[in-house]
Amino acid sequence: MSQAKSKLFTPFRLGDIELKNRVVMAPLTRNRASRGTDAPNDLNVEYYRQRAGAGLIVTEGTQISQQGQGYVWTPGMYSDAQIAGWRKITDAVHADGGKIIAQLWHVGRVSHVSLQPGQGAPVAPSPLQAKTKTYIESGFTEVSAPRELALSEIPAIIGDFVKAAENAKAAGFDGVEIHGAHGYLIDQFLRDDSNKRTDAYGGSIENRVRFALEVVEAVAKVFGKGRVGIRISPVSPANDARDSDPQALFTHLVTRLNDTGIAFIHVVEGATRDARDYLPFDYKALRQAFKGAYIANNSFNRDLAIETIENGDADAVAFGRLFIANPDLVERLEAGAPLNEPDVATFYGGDAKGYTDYPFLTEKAA
Ligand code: 8OZ
Repeated sequence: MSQAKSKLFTPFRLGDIELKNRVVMAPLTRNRASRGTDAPNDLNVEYYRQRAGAGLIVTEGTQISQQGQGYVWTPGMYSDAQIAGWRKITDAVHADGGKIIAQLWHVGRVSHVSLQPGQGAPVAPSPLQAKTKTYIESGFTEVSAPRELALSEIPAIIGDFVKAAENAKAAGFDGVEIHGAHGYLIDQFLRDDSNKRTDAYGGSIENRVRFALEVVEAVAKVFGKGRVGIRISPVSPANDARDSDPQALFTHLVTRLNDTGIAFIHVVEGATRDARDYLPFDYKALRQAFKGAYIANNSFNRDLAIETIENGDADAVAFGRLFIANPDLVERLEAGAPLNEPDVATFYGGDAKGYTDYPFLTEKAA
């Protein structure tokens, strides 16, 4: 019996970006940038090139400034060496027919003094330390106590997002995703547990979404709204992110995002790397409230992805761990072929082992 190709493997226009299929490689922190410069290197080029079969690659979180860095050996988007390194990656992915967008990242309070300019305190909407860990050269450690951002400092951070977007454009990216998830700076502003400000950026939901919207609007001016999206994780407890009413908060956020006309929201459904039904949340309502495209993520397998796209509950599905272990994930999913198992021990830091040495289904001729 012949079977029609699942819609998951059909092209999709994400804003102004043409995707050859609806399988997205999720942003994945791997801590393998060059030591000292945090610039992408040739090993990173090979890793992304291997995964160019994805309809869209979202890069690992890429700090927009040194202040925006929270873990050791994550790549940046603020120096000439970093731009040059990224250029090699976008060229390689494009040469193999892929599309790639950069994830722009500021960690806010999820950082450690050893990673900060002048060994200063990390910055946050409010001076509240997150109950979470980061890792530095010596290993896992508690994040440092943050200091509260002065109102006068906020425009400079938005400026760093703009500069990073300009750099991403110069490096040949097809667009950018703003990291608004997982308890990092933008998420810290969004949530009432981490944002206790009494100025225009805190208090009401209207005020708490202000920083996110200003970043989105500024970045959209650089890339064009059709090449910009934002990642959010409404109920994920990652990095101590908590809010008293996520449904109201994120419904309001996406309604306001409609005014910006950006291309997509990328939604981590449930607890990151964990239960999809961690807390009740109406993702269908969120999808309906947003006029652009909806990329769904978190613990999807082949059947759930196919069903989700067929039902119209998402326009594309992002896979993280499966893309770590399967460079040719799209080919494997389409063929219903077996998948390699990811090796957790080599996720963060290290070399080619557990990075570029996962086997392809069909070994490519050299
Ligand atoms: C795992 C380890 C370090 C950072 C995220 C950027 O959760 C991350 C991250 C994930 O979004």
